[in-house]
Amino acid sequence: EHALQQALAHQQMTLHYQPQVLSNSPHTLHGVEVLMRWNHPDWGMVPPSKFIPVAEESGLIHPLTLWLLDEACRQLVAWRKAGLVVPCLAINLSGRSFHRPELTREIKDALIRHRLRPADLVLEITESIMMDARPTTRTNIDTLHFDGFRVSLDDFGTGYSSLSYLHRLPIHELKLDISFVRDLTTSPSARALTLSVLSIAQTLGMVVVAEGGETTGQYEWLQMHGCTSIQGYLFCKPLAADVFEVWLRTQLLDQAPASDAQG
Ligand code: G
Ligand code: G
Ligand code: MN
Repeated sequence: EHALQQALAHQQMTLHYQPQVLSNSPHTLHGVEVLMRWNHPDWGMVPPSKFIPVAEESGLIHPLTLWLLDEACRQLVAWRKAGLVVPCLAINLSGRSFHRPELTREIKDALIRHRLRPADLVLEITESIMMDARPTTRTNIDTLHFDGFRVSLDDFGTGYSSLSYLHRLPIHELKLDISFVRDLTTSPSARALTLSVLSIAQTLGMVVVAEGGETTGQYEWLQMHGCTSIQGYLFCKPLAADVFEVWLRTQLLDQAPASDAQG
């Protein structure tokens, strides 16, 4: 906990970016998820599975998230200034942040500092945030929606959420959990559950992003069955900003290649 506090103060935190591509046009971006990394001087890269729980328990997750938001906004503006087309960034929000009455204000302040708009972000929440009955949490979700932010439900299908929340709350997007995607080509029940999720989303007018697509078999199945977008190693791993920028320039249709700006 102390080391994490030091990390925030001494610029040891860094961000990785992973593209989400349209399944019908995999050289076009749907968005980019921002993932936090901790590069400790002695321990090396500390995985998020280790430090996110510590950050949650200690209350450091919110200051870390505000730092991430500022840095990610700065990066988005820099990429756009360089002519790169990045439609939006997906930011992971913690339940702890939703207990703060100031949450919406803090997110909007970050946007204002970088002259960005709510449409430039997608806010990823977990099923437990969606199910949280605290008035502050509910008000935050509603206010964010009212202010034009899109809300995405992360790891969908793994929590204990009640489907009734899906139509009571302003959810824009479902992120189909990696556990379904992993078993798509081998498990009839994974396929059946995925079809149900795609059908619910279509009926409710939501977008689906499949997480953890690693094989062409998974990709083709998801595309054929109407999954909007895919995020996974098949297209790109989470990458540091400079490496990700190279990926953007070489993989995407609408980016001008570095040497030939006619694009
Ligand atoms: O690549 P990956 O190992 O980054 O992420 C592991 C887990 O850590 C994911 O479930 C992801 O939601 C979580 N995580 C990564 N970055 C953040 C972040 O900035 N905020 C929160 N709350 N969780 C994050
Ligand atoms: O917040 P969320 O749980 O959605 O974070 C995405 C997580 O999924 C990160 O830990 C990221 O590194 C991981 N991930 C992204 N694509 C793949 C993939 O194709 N395979 C696997 N195993 N993990 C992935
Ligand atoms: Mn996520």
